[in-house]
Amino acid sequence: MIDFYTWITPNGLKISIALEEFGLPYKTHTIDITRGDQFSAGYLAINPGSKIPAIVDHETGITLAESGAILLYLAEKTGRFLPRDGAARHHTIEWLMWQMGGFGPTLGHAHYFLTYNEGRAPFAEALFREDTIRLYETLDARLKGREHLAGDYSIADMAVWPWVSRFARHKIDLSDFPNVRRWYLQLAARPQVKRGYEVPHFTGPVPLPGL
Ligand SMILES: N[C@@H](CCC(=O)N[C@@H](CS)C(=O)NCC(=O)O)C(=O)O
Repeated sequence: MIDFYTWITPNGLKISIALEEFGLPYKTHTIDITRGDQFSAGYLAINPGSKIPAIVDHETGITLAESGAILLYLAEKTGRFLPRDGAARHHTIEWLMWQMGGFGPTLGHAHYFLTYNEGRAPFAEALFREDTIRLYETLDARLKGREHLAGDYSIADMAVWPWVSRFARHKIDLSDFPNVRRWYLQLAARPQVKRGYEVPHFTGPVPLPGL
């Protein structure tokens, strides 16, 4: 059994979607970061970094934070969604790192400036709007002629998809990025993705872009 500590944000959704995809039994613990649950002594004992997500795997005794590390751990635990060797393994890790190091942090900042604080910092808005578009151009080019980011459906797709699901918050029209749109809709139709999207609680159906 895996104890899973999470909130309704993309970094949490990566792991709920992955747990559903791997079919691993887990118990969800809601860490409401809007009311400061991440700073409670109980949670700090699990993740001193005071961020969600985190897991405790009672089968192995391993406690882990950092969504990228958790995805790699779950893939290696089960032998699924990460090729064992060869180029596809390296490319899966490459795109996982692309999400962790660039796509996620940039979109997080885009949300902060473009949506939650619109009009307060025009320079930052311009910077993150431009960086967001560049990242979408990169993603769209990668998905051109490819069904998934790296070979078969993998933890790289699971890492990137929840961030794209916030397209309205970073003011991206997915019809400008047809390969991303096609890939996004394909994953959105997966029952595991839909179930994972409702953890730790239902916030609305998976957002679907217009035509
Ligand atoms: N690099 C970390 C980032 C985790 C992260 O930023 N979590 C956010 C929610 S998406 C959080 O817990 N924020 C609470 C806070 O900053 O106090 C990961 O990928 O797990």
